Amino acid sequence: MVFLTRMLKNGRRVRSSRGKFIDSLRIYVRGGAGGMGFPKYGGIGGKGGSVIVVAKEGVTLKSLITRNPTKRFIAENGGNSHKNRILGEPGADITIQVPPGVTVWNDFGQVLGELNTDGSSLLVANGGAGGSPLTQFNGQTAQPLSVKLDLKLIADVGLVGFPNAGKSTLLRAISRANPQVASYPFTTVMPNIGVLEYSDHRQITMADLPGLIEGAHMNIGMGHSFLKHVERTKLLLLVADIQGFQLGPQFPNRSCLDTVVLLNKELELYQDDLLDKPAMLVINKMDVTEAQFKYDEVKDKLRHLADVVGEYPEELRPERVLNFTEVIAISADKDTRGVEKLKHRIRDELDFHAALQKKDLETEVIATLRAQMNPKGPQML
Ligand SMILES: Nc1nc2c(ncn2[C@@H]2O[C@H](COP(=O)(O)OP(=O)(O)OP(=O)(O)O)[C@@H](O)[C@H]2O)c(=O)[nH]1
Ligand SMILES: [Mg+2]
Repeated sequence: MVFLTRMLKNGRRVRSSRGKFIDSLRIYVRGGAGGMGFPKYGGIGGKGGSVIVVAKEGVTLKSLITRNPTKRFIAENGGNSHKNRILGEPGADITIQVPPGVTVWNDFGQVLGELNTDGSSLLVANGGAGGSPLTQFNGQTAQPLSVKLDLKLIADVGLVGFPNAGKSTLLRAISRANPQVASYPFTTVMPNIGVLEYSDHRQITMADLPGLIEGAHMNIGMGHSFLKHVERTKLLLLVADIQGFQLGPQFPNRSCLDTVVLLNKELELYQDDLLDKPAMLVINKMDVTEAQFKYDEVKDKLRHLADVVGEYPEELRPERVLNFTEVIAISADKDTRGVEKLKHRIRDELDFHAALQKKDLETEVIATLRAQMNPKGPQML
């Protein structure tokens, strides 16, 4: 009985921790009304307070609604003008703290602004003007407004892979993050961010995402809407299980190479220009039996993906292939040296790309430079 209760409790805890992440939220905002003027003395009412959205590290959209379950944010009204205070007191502003990475949209699908850095702010609803001779001393009311807060995580590296490939295991091994790991697909249902720390205190952030499968663009599995979180990453880190993947007996068995091609296809279907991002490929679970044999068989193909995709049927075939700068075979679970090596490669790759970007080169020029650096295709480790 105790065991059962514990299991139920645990189950509940897992569910509640899964519900922690919210990446989109609609809220209602209204500036305060302006205070009344005072006709007898020509007094002017105070301006209504405004509603301001401010980005703050450490805040989440979930904590925002926990603190404000009504999701209504109404600023204070301006004070009326009266004989002891001819100029009415302005109403206090109200600030809404959101995590950096939030874009604010109005109901017409227009972007009101982006809050990408800690401390950046955006006025979303202005308070009404105080009553004055121009308005017959009536304070102006402010219109209520509904706005959408859409969060796209800001991480340097985004982990992309089929379910069960070992993305969360890798994040655990490479950072201090502690994401859930389990031997069934779709363990990760919400993105997690881990921080890679280097001996010189440099920090690189890595986002672990839910597994992506073929047909995700048609909402199969977890769908692919969470790919919005890789839009802002600087580097895509694809993770593929050397054993491939099979969702269940009624689903096709996909080899490691298939999964890479299919991930490429899903990324393309989500947003074609994700393929222009620098990308590295991790082949994981190299500790399992026959892994080396399988890897030897497939590594040339992974190197020349463009030549291989032609063999795939049209519905699975990407039009353009990812340009992997490196293909690294590791065991995220067991090979600490391999993971450490990967950690340094990630840093080198980010630095290389940042240096190129400083030169303000076009994406195609960067790709050409890359190709010249690696005429034989990606380096294999
Ligand atoms: N043998 C072996 N098993 C691994 C390795 N890496 C991960 N695993 C196992 O593979 C299973 C899936 O690992 P996860 O890290 O949860 O995989 P994931 O890619 O995050 O999966 P989703 O969250 O479902 O997308 C777990 O049972 C891990 O222990 C590895 O290098 N070798
Ligand atoms: Mg996971």
